[in-house]
Amino acid sequence: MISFLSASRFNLVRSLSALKVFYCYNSKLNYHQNILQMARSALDEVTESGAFNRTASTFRNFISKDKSSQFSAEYGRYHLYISYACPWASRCLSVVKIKGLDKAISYTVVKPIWERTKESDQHFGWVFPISGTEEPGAEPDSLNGARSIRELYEIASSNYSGKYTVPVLWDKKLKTIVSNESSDIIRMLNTEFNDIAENADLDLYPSHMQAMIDEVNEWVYDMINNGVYKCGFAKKQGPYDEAVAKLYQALDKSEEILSKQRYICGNALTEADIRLFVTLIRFDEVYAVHFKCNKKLLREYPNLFNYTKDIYQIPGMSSTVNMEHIKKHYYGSHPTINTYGIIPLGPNIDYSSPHDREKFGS
Ligand SMILES: N[C@@H](CCC(=O)N[C@@H](CS)C(=O)NCC(=O)O)C(=O)O
Repeated sequence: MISFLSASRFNLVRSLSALKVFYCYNSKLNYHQNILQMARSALDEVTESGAFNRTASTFRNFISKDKSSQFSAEYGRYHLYISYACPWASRCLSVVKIKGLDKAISYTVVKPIWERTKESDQHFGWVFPISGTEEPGAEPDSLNGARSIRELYEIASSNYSGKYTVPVLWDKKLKTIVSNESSDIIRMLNTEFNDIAENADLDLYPSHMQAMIDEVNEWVYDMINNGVYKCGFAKKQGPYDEAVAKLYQALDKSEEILSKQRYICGNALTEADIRLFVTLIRFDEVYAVHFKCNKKLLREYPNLFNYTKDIYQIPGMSSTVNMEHIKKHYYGSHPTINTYGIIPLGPNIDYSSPHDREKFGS
């Protein structure tokens, strides 16, 4: 017990996580009690068949350009809480940047490695640094003075029982969460802030492409964005085999599409590209190793690889990619997958190097 208490923070994370796994293996009843008593995280979202099953977001309000609406689009009213590590949060930050909304919508970045969020229970999640120098790239929460993302959910709702996820789109005026669903947030950012966006003409979801974008989003989400998580969090061989087969089927399909056109839905950049990009940019550095997506690397797909560089080089996009945070988070926050938290050295790909995508025009 003494050595347990004196263990380093990472050892503590590992010990608690192992305890959790022990509960899961030993009793279905204990498992469910455990879930009820403790705040949840993605690591708990594995069904009895061993497959990862992501739960839906709960705050689903919409900001509107209509001035009379509850959440009206106003300069300076909203704040995004994000992690650079998280692909879902990064797609929101990407849209903030490329629409030119970073003066109108402020944002705060959490620390990359999950820590204990309360002394009274065993939940691990996103926390803010104490000072601006503790973790380069992350900042304390100067808006609400919260220590964790969990505290923000508790301010917004006294009976919330879901996961404490990023992104969180926060309303400074009503002091509550507008939305914690990135696919909704990017739509609001695209259409509702055009009176104040510096790049209002960029439409990432134009009406004439919506059917195509929706169709692409569906398989990209299921087989690629969430697909890598299904590979990584599977606890049995069968669900892993199924997820990894679908992942590579979808990557092969994307490669084929991108051999004929610049972007995934045609020759115009859309939200579907931003949604695909956030997974591709993490692929070789993290998912290939940590989530066992190693059948083929991104850099072995010429079109996908050049496409990823192309999107990365859109003004504003590179500032949304902090590979140090990305690697620290994945390799350091899932002790059941990477027990010792060792961060692999490579491959350190330079996505700012030349690509060949101009051949398609824009
Ligand atoms: N549906 C959400 C998913 C967000 C999500 O899963 N975020 C992860 C980080 S990548 C998270 O915050 N997880 C916290 C946890 O599992 O406890 C969205 O797209 O906005």
